[in-house]
Amino acid sequence: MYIIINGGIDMKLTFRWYGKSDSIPLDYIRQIPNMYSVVTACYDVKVGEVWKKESLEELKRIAKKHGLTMEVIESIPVHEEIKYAGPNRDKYIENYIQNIKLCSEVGVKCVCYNFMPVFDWLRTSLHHQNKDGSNSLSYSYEDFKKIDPNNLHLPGWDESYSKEELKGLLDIYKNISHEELFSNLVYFLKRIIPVCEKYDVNMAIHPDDPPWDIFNLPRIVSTEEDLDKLFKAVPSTRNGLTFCTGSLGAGRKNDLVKMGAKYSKQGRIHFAHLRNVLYTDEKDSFCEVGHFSKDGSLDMAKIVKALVDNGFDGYVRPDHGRNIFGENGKPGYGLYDRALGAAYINGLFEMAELK
Ligand code: CS2
Ligand code: MN
Repeated sequence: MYIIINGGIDMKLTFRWYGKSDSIPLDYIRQIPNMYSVVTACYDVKVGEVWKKESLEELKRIAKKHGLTMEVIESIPVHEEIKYAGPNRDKYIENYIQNIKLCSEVGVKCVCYNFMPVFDWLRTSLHHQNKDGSNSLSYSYEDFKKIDPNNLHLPGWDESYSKEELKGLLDIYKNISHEELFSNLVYFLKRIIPVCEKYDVNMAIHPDDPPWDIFNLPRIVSTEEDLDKLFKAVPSTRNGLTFCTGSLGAGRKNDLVKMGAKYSKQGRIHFAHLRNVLYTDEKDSFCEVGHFSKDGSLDMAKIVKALVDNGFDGYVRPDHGRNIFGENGKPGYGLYDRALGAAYINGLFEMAELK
């Protein structure tokens, strides 16, 4: 039997685990130094429906058997009708509230979600060949222009649509402005945050990835200005952020050291996704690289220091990794590079937390 302890560092290290269908054994995840909790979700019901308590309990039981807690959910996906204020949005918000309660009942403390219309993260290549023989996800400004949104699906998204559904959705969003999308997010939060307060759950919105509009779809969680506006509209700190450095960091105007410091100080960062990206041209193109600062365009050491110096002690996970050591893992979610990332993150935090 394992005794679950957090290994002497204040931050809590976590690892995304796609449940029973994940090809990475939980024993391997547990062998990563300082590993504390899985980050998972129920994948057995459609987006928008109420989860089954037994499924959550089972996930928790399996994690526990392997010496891991289950304190973070990524994600409870937000139904599109909530985002575009469709006729059934109140029903879907009610379902969402049920899911928050269920999560709380099994000990979940933090729920990650996003509010990107139609598509989640977007890349133009899932197997970009790097010089060292590894491969990773990348985004090319030129290749992006060739993509037809009507034929798009990437692995790892919560939602997949038929061609007709996709067309219908893209049409609906032609009439939704940034302001409307924002007020729909506020409408949603004003209903769920009181529940989070009562049930001791933090909501952590994941930034847009990449942090700009795609295919003319509005995106509203991309910049410091966006976040300030969001926190002002719903002041409870239960309304918080997943500080995803790779997503925010793809936006070259985002100053992550400043933002990390500011939102930690405000107690808004409940979850941090730490990964590095390398800018590869003068436009928006970037490539996902190893976590190490010098491998990319983000200063991971300074970012972690800014978080810690401003009181951050929440959940952290290595985000997307490359495929290395000959692994052919799910794009972004192989074992080895995320494990290396986790070890590096431990080092940065151990040092930054030194008193
Ligand atoms: C992303 C997203 O951070 C990530 O790994 O690939 O899929 C993220 O999980 C969602 O946007 C959170 O809702
Ligand atoms: Mn992320």
